[in-house]
Parts: sequence; structure tokens; C-alpha cells
Amino acid sequence: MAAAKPILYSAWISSCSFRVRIALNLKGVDYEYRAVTRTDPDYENINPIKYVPAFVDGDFVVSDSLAIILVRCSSVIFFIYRHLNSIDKLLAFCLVS
Ligand SMILES: N[C@@H](CCC(=O)N[C@@H](CS)C(=O)NCC(=O)O)C(=O)O
Repeated sequence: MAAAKPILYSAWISSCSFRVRIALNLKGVDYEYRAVTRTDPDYENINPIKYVPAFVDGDFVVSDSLAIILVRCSSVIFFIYRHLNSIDKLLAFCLVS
């Protein structure tokens, strides 16, 4: 079974979302685009402050554009993230490194 694609929650008007889409597309990341608005009640479960963008890859949620770009587009950080695939392990790694 193919792995589920990561999902980018985004809004066309959001400049923070533009830069993530540009970075993901330049990097050739295969992701699903989901347009959301601040009034979308389901989006609050993804990002309680309802800002866009948010990037969901399995259980891993990143809700800041620069963090998304760093996690998904920096080869070194992506390698670490893939091998320490939980936010707790990633934070622990960052704190001791
Ligand atoms: N530091 C966040 C900022 C996110 C942010 O401010 N997003 C704006 C759109 S660009 C937003 O959702 N604003 C909603 C609001 O201000 O109500 C990031 O870079 O992702």
C-alpha cells in the first residue's frame, strides 16, 4: 500500500502559504493541497490557532511556514525527522545536539 501523501492546509491569500508551496514545489515534494479558511471548524483540530499554513505528515503536524520549509526541504533536517519520526524525539535530539 502506498504511503499517504502529506497534506498542506493552505489559503490562496496567505503569503506564508505561498512560500511553503514554492519551497515544496521546488523541492519536488509530493503533497496534497487542501484549501481552508479560518472559519472552517475542522481546521481547528489541525491547528487550534487556525493560522495557515499547516503541514500534516502522518502524526506529525507543523504549523509554521518556516518550520515546514526547514523540516521538509532541508535534506539534513528531513533526514533527522524521518529517522526520529516523532516530535518528542526530534525535540530531544535538537536539545542535546
Ligand atoms: N509564523 C506563521 C504565521 C502564520 C500567519 O500569520 N498566517 C496568516 C496568513 S499569512 C494567518 O493565518 N492569518 C490569520 C489571521 O491573522 O487571522 C507562519 O509563518 O506560518
